[in-house]
Amino acid sequence: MVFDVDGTMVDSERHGHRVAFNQAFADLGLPFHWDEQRYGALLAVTGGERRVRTFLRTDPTVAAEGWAVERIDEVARTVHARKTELFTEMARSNVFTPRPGVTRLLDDLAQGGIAVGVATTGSREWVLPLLDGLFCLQRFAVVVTGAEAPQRKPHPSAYHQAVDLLGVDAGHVAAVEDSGPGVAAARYASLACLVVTNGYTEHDVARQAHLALDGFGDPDAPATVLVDTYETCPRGVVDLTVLRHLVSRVNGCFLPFE
Ligand code: XBP
Ligand code: MG
Repeated sequence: MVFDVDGTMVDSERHGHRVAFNQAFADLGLPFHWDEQRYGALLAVTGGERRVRTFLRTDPTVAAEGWAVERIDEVARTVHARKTELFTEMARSNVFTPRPGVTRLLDDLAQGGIAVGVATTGSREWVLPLLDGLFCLQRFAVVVTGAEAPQRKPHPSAYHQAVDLLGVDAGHVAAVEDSGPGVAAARYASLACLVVTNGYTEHDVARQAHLALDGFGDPDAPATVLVDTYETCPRGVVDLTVLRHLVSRVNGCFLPFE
C-alpha cells in the first residue's frame, strides 16, 4: 500500500498549509491572503512553491505593479521557504490529527504483514515530523517526498520511486489518494487507486478512482461509497480485505486471501 499524505492521511490543507502560507505572506510584508475558497482552487497546482508562483503570475496587484518574472520567482522561493519553516513547526507541535479510520487501517495492514509506503510531493522537512507525530515513522517501509520526487503530481515519479523502493510489482500495489492530481499520478504508475475525498476534493476525483469513498469509514460509522467499480466495498469501511480485493480485481492478479 502507498499512501498520499496531504488531504488523505491528514486534513492538512485548509487549516494547515493555507494558514502557513498566509502567515508567510504577512511575515514578509506581502499584501496577499488566501481565503478557504481561493485556496481550494489553488490546490489544482501541486507543490507549494509552484502554487505561490502560479498565483503571483495571475494576481491583478502583481500585474498592475509590473513585477518582472525574476521578482515573481524570487518572492515565490522566499514565501515558500518561510512557509516551510512555519508548517514544519506546526507539524512538530502535533496540531494535526489523523483522518478517522487511518490508524485503524494502518493497524490492519501491519497485522496482515503488508508493507506500507508514502508517496507525497510535499517537502521532506515537514513530512517526516508530521508522519512521526501522527503515526510513528517506523510504520512506513518507504517515504518518498518532494525532495526525492521534484516532478510534482500528477507526474507518477513519487509513486514509481515508492514502488521500486518497496521492491514489489506495481500490479500488487494500491495507492490511497484524495485529489485529482494524486489519482492521476497513481493511475499513470499503473496502481489500483482508492480515493478518500475531503471537503476540497469531493467533486473532482471520484470518477478517476477504482474505489472512492468520502472517508475510510469505521465499523460504527461507515463512509459513503461514491464509486465502486468492482463492488469491493459494500459496507463503506476500508480494510485489508477490501484492499486485497481491489488490487486483485483491478490488476487481475491473485493474492492470497486470509
Ligand atoms: C501536496 C501538495 C503540497 C502541499 C504543500 O501534494 O501539493 O504542495 O499542499 O506542500 P500531494 P509544500 O498531497 O499530492 O502529495 O509546500 O511542501 O510543497
Ligand atoms: Mg493529497
